[in-house]
Amino acid sequence: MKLKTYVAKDLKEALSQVKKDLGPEAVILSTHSRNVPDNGSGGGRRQAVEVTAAADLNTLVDLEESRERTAALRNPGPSIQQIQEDLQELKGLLRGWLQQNGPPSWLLQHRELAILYRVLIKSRLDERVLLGWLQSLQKILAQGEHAPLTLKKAALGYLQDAITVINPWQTSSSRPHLWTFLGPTGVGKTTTIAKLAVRFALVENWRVGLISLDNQRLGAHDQLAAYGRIAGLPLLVAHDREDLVEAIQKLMEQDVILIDTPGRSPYAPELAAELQSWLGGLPDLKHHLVLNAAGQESHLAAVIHGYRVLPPTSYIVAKIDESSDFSGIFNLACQQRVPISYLTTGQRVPEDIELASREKLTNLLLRRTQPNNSQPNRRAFGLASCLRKV
Ligand SMILES: Nc1nc2c(ncn2[C@@H]2O[C@H](COP(=O)(O)OP(=O)(O)OP(=O)(O)O)[C@@H](O)[C@H]2O)c(=O)[nH]1
Ligand SMILES: [Mg+2]
Repeated sequence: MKLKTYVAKDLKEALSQVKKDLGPEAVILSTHSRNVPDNGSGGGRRQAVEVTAAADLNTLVDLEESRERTAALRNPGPSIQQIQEDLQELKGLLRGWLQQNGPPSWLLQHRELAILYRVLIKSRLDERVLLGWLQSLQKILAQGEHAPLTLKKAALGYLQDAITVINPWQTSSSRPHLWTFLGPTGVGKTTTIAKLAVRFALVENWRVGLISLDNQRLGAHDQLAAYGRIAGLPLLVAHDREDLVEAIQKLMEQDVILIDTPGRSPYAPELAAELQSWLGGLPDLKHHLVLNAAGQESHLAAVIHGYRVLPPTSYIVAKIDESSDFSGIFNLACQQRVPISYLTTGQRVPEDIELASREKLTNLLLRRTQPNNSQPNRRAFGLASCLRKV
């Protein structure tokens, strides 16, 4: 219990001081009228009220904590970056705990699933997907006995369903197909266009037109022009939006028009305005955002965020040959619900590109090699080898 005395000009003011200081639960023990020196009037005296009040110590502690919280809120709070770092640390702790403590006991009864679990937990798969996967398995297992193969199929099926794929050729029947290729510098946009253009023209026999918006660097469109010449394809260079509209008009007889764009940093403040001014609101354009398979999840998220003014029809995942950790792409494609169309697998034109499939994407996720691994080939976690052990 804590006792305190307050002097104020009247009872109302005294009670308000008590409430502010000791909280609404405070008990008034006594009130007195007092004659006190009037400091403001040069030696005179004035009437005042003296109130003695008591409060429970626990209440006072609560009150103090609540004041501290309010003060903390008034001061600038932790930065977004700090919150993200804390969240990452928590995720790391949770993942570490799961890794140390192994699969839940009900999963251990099914050896093949326990192996899959160990691969998934190391794959940095998004927690929500992992949790959903475990729940779906629990449901399957609760239904009764299953042959190992059926279980394996169901287990992989959940992962495959978490991600979507698309064949962009089938996204619309109107001609010409108008595809733009967007993404950061050097991610593989121009090479991907060259691969697709040569394949469409020489293998599928489609009429292909090329437009390069890549007018920023000297000779930027030379690379594409060279492939265009080899395959006998028209290439037009557009310096601004007006040029682009004109170029599209000129190529209207084609089956597909592939539009190359200059690489831009996702962190550039002017990016959204620039994309909008080049391509925003142009009808029938299907945007394909090219993402580097080897990119960190946080960087890939920044790219997706930076390019969000032009909602993508698909992600093209480039350079999968240079990546051993596919979790960033997998997690983001699941979260964003944007389908993956193509995977690029090397520098060769036109060989190194393929349509994405759910099986391939799940395989890429599960093949992740161990970090700090001095003998990557021996210890590589191929899905096939993992399942062979079952
Ligand atoms: N390993 C590997 N390299 C690739 C792949 N695709 C493209 N590259 C290489 O990546 C480099 C950059 O490719 P570009 O196609 O010029 O990239 P870009 O996105 O057009 O680059 P900017 O126009 O500068 O933004 C080149 O050396 C390509 O050969 C791939 O799938 N795997
Ligand atoms: Mg380029």
